[in-house]
Amino acid sequence: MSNFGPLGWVSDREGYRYQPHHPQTGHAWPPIPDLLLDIWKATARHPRLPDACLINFYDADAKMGLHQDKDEADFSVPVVSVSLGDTAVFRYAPPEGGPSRTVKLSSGHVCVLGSKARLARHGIDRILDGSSQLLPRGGRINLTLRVAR
Ligand code: MD6
Ligand code: FE
Repeated sequence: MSNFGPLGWVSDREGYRYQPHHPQTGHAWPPIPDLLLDIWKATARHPRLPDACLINFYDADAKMGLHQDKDEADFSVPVVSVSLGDTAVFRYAPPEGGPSRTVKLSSGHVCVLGSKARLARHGIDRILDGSSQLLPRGGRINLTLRVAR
């Protein structure tokens, strides 16, 4: 787990939060690459630019439980993610609860949670090991772009 941008998502024994520095090194996170900002501009359809990009690595056994992205200040701004490497089974359900569905997120797929889907419940059921040759040692990287503040 790492970050790009003025704010990074950090989780440690003190809890979780957005903060401008790496919790161990104290260094600022690197800037969000222009390529990712271009993807945001092409898909988010929102005038603001992201101030946070979470980088998550998944090995073949990793999962992510159902959650809502609720730690940002303004839910009228979408959250955009880019998937790279092995395909993930992404589960999503309406914000108010109800039946869930799955969709496969493959390498290069962009997922936008905005408007009525902004607070959708979502998570990763599983990673399809070996489904991509992009990362030399396998696994999946998800880059999630947000306006945190
Ligand atoms: C993942 N994604 O794809 C987990 N959140 O690994 C998320 O939690 C997520 O893909 C908000 C918007 C898009 C996402
Ligand atoms: Fe999320």
